[in-house]
Amino acid sequence: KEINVAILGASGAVGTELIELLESHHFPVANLKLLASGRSAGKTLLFKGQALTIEEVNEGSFKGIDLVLASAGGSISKAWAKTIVSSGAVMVDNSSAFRMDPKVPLIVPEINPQAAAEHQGIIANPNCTTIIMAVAVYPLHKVQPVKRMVVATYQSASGAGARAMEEVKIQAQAILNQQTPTAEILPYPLAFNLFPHNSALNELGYCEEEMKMINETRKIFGDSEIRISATCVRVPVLRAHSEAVNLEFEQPFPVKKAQEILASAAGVKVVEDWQKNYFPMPIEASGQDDVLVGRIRQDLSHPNGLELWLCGDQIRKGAALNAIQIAELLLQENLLHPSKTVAVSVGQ
Ligand code: 2RA
Repeated sequence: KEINVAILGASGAVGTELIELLESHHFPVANLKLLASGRSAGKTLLFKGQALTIEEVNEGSFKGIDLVLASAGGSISKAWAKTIVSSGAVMVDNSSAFRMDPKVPLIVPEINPQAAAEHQGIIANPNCTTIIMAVAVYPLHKVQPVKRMVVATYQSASGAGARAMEEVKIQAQAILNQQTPTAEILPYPLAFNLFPHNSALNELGYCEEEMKMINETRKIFGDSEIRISATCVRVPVLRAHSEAVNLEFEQPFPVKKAQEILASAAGVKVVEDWQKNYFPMPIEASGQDDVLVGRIRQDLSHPNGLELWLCGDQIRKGAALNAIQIAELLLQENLLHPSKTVAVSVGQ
């Protein structure tokens, strides 16, 4: 049965990837509506060879729509959630607006697909750094629960949007031309530089990006006890995030066992050639569905510790692909309707 789909935030880096994935996954789309707020309305994008015009989102935009894929930022998702759900559509939201709402499942299909059945009209897509890390860590966690994890991220410019990807190239050009790079979209010059993620800091000195990794991982794993610390950094890479992950278990976790588990884990590809010192790189993760994992090795500082190095495409598995996989899950489980009549209380 084909369904009517709307993409809210169609012109962004994730929005355009959603369109490409709907096509390449042969998602059963009867009609596709492209929506955006303000400045993007009027642009046209191709879907199945047909030019579709982006419309300005309004009260009537969601009439007759079955599925809304939202990736226009938290304030837009919050502003339109009630209209979307009361129009009878299900919203897969890529923003952080509802991720920690107890009424909203936070889904990585390889990890907690069953949680999708509880939705009341909204399903949240986790933050890219969380998805990329969780896909690689969960297969190990299932075999032996992770007691503590410490993550350092090396995040691509794409996480700050398509315009940030353009800006870092312009900054690099300036430097190569012996000029001073400017930063309008990015908070600071990123070319030949890096800086701690510039999301808001809390009173403990952690930024929102780091707190997302801590809180979202616990919700996805269904484990409020797991101890997590994170340091998130923006690096001069275009569209794939990299992460150094240290895991501590109750007992030693043999490296060979970890390698075998990850070699057969869904959504993961082990990339390790120890003789050539060849391991995951963001330029090779870009455009791929799988999270690349390598440098799987014993933590020399702790008998029950394990070290991983991973790279994943921030726009794809980090956002658009995971959202499409959630949509495919909803279709196959016949969940494209709220699990109970929604008093539209979600997200208040
Ligand atoms: C970032 N994860 O990379 C955030 C938003 N996509 O900045």
